[in-house]
Amino acid sequence: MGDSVCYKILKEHLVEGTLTRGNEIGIRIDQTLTQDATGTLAYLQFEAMKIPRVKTDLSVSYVDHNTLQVGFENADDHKYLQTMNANYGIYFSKAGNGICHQVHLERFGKPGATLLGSDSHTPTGGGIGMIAIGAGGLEVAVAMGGGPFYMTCPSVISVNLTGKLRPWVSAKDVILKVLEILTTKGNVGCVVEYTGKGVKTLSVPERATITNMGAELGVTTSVFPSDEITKEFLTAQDRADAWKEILPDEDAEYDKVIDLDLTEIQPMAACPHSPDNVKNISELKGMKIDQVAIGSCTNSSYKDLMTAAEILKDKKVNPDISFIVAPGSKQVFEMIAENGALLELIKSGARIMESACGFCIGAGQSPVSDAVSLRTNNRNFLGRSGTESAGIYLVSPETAALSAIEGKLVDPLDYPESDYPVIAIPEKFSIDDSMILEPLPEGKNSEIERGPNIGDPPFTTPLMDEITGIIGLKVGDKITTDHIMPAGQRLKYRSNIPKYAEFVFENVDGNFSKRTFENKNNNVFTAILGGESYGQGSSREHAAICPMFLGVRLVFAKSFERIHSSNLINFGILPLIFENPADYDSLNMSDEFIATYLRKQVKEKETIVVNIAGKNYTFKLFASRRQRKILLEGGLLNYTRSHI
Ligand code: MIC
Ligand code: SF4
Repeated sequence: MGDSVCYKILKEHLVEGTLTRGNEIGIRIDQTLTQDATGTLAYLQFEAMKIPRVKTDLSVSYVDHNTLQVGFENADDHKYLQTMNANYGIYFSKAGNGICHQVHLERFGKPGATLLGSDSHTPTGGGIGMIAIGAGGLEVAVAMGGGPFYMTCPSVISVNLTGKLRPWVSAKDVILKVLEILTTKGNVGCVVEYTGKGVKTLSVPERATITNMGAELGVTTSVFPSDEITKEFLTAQDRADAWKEILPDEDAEYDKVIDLDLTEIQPMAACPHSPDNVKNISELKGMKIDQVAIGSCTNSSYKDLMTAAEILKDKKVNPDISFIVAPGSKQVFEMIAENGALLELIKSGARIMESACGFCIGAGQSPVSDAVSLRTNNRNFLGRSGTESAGIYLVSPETAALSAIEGKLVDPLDYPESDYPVIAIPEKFSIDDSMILEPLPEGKNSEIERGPNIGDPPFTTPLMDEITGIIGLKVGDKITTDHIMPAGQRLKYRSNIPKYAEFVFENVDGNFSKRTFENKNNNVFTAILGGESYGQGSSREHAAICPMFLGVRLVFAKSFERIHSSNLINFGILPLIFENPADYDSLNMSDEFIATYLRKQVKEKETIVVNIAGKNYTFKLFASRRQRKILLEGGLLNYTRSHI
């Protein structure tokens, strides 16, 4: 049997283990990326490893999440990143240069290379044939130090594309369809690979929309082949030398094949409050809307914004709507400014935002109470927009722009095909990397600036042999890291763990943080009780670090998502899966637990027994052999230090 694109790249990067599905493997990482909201901790932890300079081919640090700089905190973070990066061989993309995934695709991504990013949407790079994976900041720090990245050798799901998208139907609708089929649960340990004749009908930005939002499936990553279309894109970015062809073998082996006829895809929307709660627009049309936002790393490319601008040309946005547009990068921004499309958007009534994450992460533009907001981003978790009572619908730029004019959700298929603006990929993108600062040459150093917002890297201790405590919270299925560690207004505390920890589970149980921390000070530790797919969504390791700081030591759940479970282990928290899922029902908040001989159990036993409310319960520890050692040492930082 031949190889898929995924296995071709993995084979070239394998440094530990064998490529047997389900095994843990270690791969060499060529490139890393971080963003400001996860970057400060990643770099503080990198400094703590005492490695003088990154060992990757390329490491880039982006400032895109929190660019508002309300108060000194963000600005301090950015200054620390800039000065730290200069000293350690890391490129620094300044605030305003754009969203990490969009800029990385444009300026640095390389077919066939591996990319590890401290952001769950790093798989955007799969759009040009990279194996691009999201992970916690500490794992990215280890990769920057030259350490392998460990992952489950994946099962590969082939999405076999045939046909061609009809006018008004777009890449966003394709990934929404895939989410409808595969859902956000149960795909841990898989990679989605796009194959078939339909692939060549999709441009790189369209492919990148699909791999970007593939993150919502909970898969390790998604990947497209690198073909002539990829070459054209890279050539237009003046990077033709980065191209190489990577196609699957004719007889490539896939674990599952999903056939998708692009011609059949309908305009779709992900309804509140999950990206897989997908409906056809035809079922929803007519719904009154309050806000429309176009942008984010999913849909803010030149093509996306040009499409919106063409639709809005000589039209006005409905007076009841707040209409927001955020270009994905300085490149996109410059190009739409140069060709007049920006003027069309402004004239239509758009509020133009900086090239940054902004509304997507609730950093501004929170909708009005009870709003219906149409957005082109990738996540619509409850409260993420900053407005608890709002319902967020995730749609394509086409649906968003047309609906903004009408003030209600419309079906693009009701418009004449001949009106559809066909936007070609430019032969040459506008290139100006002046907002990307090069690091200092090797051997040269300058001062690293640490303002008062820059704390110390988090400190953990080796696993205790006996832990007593209580179940501090019982939650349901699909708890996201946005539930655990809210972003939005709280983002500015990302570099200050004691402060940020005050907001753990803020929107689920406002008293959780205070009571958990008080308990810890009385030696009463905390376990969280969760349902299916605990820890969906973002890669933010704060969703592990801050609970750890408060005294959380165990999480009991029916299942875990990949990035979050690794983050838990990396900060010394045990992810424990019920052997008998029905046990979840018999346990409650405030039940007392005692875990004994824990070190011996973690070292030697397949399953872990914990006594809860006077009865023994059995769990599977969701950790590899290597991760068990990490747990015993109290986390990845301790483990890495002792293994350097
Ligand atoms: C997100 O989309 O949730 C984020 C913000 O980009 C996160 C990272 C973070 O929380 O800092 C992600 O996707 O990993
Ligand atoms: Fe930024 Fe939103 Fe993309 Fe996350 S999903 S990287 S917050 S634009």
